Amino acid sequence: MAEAALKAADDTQDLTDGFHLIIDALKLNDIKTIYGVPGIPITDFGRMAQAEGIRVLSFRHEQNAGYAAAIAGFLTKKPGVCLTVSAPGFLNGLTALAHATTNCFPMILISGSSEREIVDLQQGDYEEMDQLAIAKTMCKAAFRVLHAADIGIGVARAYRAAVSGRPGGVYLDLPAKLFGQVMDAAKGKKSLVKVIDPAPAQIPAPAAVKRALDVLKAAKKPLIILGKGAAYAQADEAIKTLVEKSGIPFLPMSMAKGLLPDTHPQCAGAARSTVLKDSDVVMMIGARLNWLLSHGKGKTWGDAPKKFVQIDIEPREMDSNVEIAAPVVGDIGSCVAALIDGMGSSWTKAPSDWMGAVTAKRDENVAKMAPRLMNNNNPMDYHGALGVLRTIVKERPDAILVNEGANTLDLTRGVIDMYKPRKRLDVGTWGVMGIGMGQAIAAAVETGKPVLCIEGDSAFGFSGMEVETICRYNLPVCIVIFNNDGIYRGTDQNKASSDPATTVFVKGARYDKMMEAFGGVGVHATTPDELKRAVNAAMDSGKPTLINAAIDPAAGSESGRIGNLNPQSQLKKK
Ligand code: ADP
Ligand code: TPW
Ligand code: MG
Repeated sequence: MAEAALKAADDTQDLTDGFHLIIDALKLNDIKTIYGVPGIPITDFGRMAQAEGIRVLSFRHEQNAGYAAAIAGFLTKKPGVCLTVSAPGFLNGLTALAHATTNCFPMILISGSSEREIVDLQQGDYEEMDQLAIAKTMCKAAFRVLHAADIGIGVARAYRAAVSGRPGGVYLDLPAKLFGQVMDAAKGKKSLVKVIDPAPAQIPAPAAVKRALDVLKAAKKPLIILGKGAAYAQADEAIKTLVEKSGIPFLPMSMAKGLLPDTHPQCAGAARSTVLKDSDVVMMIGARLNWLLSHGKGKTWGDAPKKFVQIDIEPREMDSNVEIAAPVVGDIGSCVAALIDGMGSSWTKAPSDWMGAVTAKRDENVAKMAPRLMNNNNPMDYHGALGVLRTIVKERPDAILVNEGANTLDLTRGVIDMYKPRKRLDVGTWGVMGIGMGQAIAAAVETGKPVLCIEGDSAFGFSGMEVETICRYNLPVCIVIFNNDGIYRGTDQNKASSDPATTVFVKGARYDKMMEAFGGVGVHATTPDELKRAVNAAMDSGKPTLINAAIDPAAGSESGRIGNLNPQSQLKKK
């Protein structure tokens, strides 16, 4: 049919097709990068997009391309785009789409799909699958485009759905036939849509702002919790002003670290349990009262009665776990600006004895930790290794830190201070292993800054093949693997058979050799000193580097800091 249309076309009539319309629609909306894996039916699309000036990064597995797109969305406030083939490629990308949705990151998963007529009659097409139906349950919105003339609208809907309101993942289904569909070029051009004001400001109601200020004013021990929604909002200056003007201690959630420096005098990061327990009013800014905050109740929060103020763009987030005394619904930039405005020039800062108590606790905890970070133990432990990495991050505050693992995650988060917004990327709301290499690649591509990954050996394994991608694009990524021979610890024993225990890996594995296989730099480090030298060299040279940091297999604890979430069998052990 496409050929017939081409033949029938008058020589003077300019034509376009699905391939070009999709590319033009993405470019019109300022999409500069696509993360994906090629194959039928999107191989030529990738080539053409590259030829038309879009940066198309080919990965070794769609899940990693998807994690790259998801974090690109977080870093840029624009949807990150992941491109996959049908059925298996689509499913590989779907985990990342669900992850993006759960974390409120804007992302569009574009997958090619098989012929509708055959799929719907279940006649066994090449990679047959009803992708749209499956995707719907795992993302914010899902669309399919059947006609070339609808591509402009389809892309616009996907874009707007991803970034407006609470951001999230969107699925866009593009059947193979669509790519070749031909139409008049002028009509095609007219059909494209540039999304105007994709994430409109959402101004909070004045009454809600006043209610929040009244609650804050009455507080004796107030606390501000900053979440990754606050980092995403890019309202950095306004948030700093609010925090400093209020004099309230703040606690950053993992990916909000650095929004204000962890060394800020009001930072309560190192006094976490104290501020959660003792505070009387808690203002959440772009953070949810989910499992990461013990649902706002129980032991973590102590007996002191609490009142919550919550700033969030999603009205349904309010009262999701506990009563919110003062919900402020709107975008964080507008809400924080309204609060600052409402505080006026005569606002009284939070009681200084409260800030003083928080500071004392913080200083005590920091002092307790200090000697552990300077240890030179052999074999190296987490603290010894993190002690040197902490200094390196301090000296290079523009570098982006990617972090995953269990002990490797919890200890890095606690030890390494962050100094600038959106510099710490990690496992997010699900605590998912495997985000590392995708995040590292997208961080390097989107920001042009050097990237330091601190990876558990298990965590790294989920996306390790992408070291080839890092070498192929010659990205300034330095991967440090905390290699303790396993998941949590490398010391587990299976007494029932000659099989190894379920949580251990090959002892003394040399992950550095993987990097060398693709032309990158590999280093085996056994002391904090060796580690320091290797990381500094990598950060200076910008060369893809993997450092295998040998960590004492006995150093970690089961499930890191969340061992309490493991269910326990009530049956007596035999
Ligand atoms: P954390 O894990 O850091 O605690 P969460 O992912 O749980 O953070 O929470 C982020 C919250 O931020 C979500 O409830 C989301 O709706 C909200 N959010 C995201 N972007 C904005 C924005 N621009 N304005 C207001 N709220 C936002
Ligand atoms: C997609 C479960 C949580 S943490 C972890 C696993 C497998 C690995 C911990 O070992 P690692 O770190 O990385 O070596 P360390 O320092 O403690 O030894 N599958 C997915 N996500 C999760 N969270 C898991 C499994 C898990
Ligand atoms: Mg490990």
